Amino acid sequence: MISRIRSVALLLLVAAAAAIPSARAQLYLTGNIYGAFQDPGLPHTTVTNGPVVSTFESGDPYRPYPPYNDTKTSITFTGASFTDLGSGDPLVLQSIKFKNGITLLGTTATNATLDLFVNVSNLGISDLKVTTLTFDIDNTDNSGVSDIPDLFKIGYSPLAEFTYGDYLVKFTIDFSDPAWVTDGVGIPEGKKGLTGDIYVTMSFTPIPEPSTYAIAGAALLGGVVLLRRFKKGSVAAHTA
Ligand SMILES: [Ca+2]
Ligand SMILES: [Ca+2]
Repeated sequence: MISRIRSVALLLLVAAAAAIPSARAQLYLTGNIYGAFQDPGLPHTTVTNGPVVSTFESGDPYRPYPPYNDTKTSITFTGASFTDLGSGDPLVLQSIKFKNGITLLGTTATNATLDLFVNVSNLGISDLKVTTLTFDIDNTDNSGVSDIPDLFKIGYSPLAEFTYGDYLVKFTIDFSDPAWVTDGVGIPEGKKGLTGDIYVTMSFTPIPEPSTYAIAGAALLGGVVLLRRFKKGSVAAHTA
């Protein structure tokens, strides 16, 4: 009888220990990330959003004499897919590409906004907004001087988080050249500029499920109570 109680007690303690690690099974993410520019509804401004490549173009090209300039200011974002991404593994996005168009003063947007979305196909998550990227463009006046570079600067809104099963999934974003988000980068008139790599990272934090810990707690308590009874019983057996 005593050994049976001891067995049940130990079984309950093992159950308590086993209940906790089961909440921390591995999680890997597969899917894709894409961007969609918001259309500001401005003249001389065109937004083209594709499943992978999205482009924002703005400005009326300055065309004083042949060969005519036809450059517009543009921003091109290219999405990416990912497979079996683990917690903390960076998803590397290609550069965001900029073009500083030589445009008539006052015809070019001073900012652009791009919503960044993720599909996590293996979790059944679609079109989850990760953050909103903002692009500030200063369009400095070139009058009297042929080239005064325009300054392009990137900002982003607080990044999303979501819960999936036992996990809290949080996003972070980093730039290989942080100048794009700190001071901005000047691009000469008529030239292109690249941000360098952009890293989007998803980190998974296990969440203790109340039910899991209730089971663990109940089993632990049961085990301790039975062990105490067993000890009392064994002492009584010696003094009888
Ligand atoms: Ca310009
Ligand atoms: Ca300029």
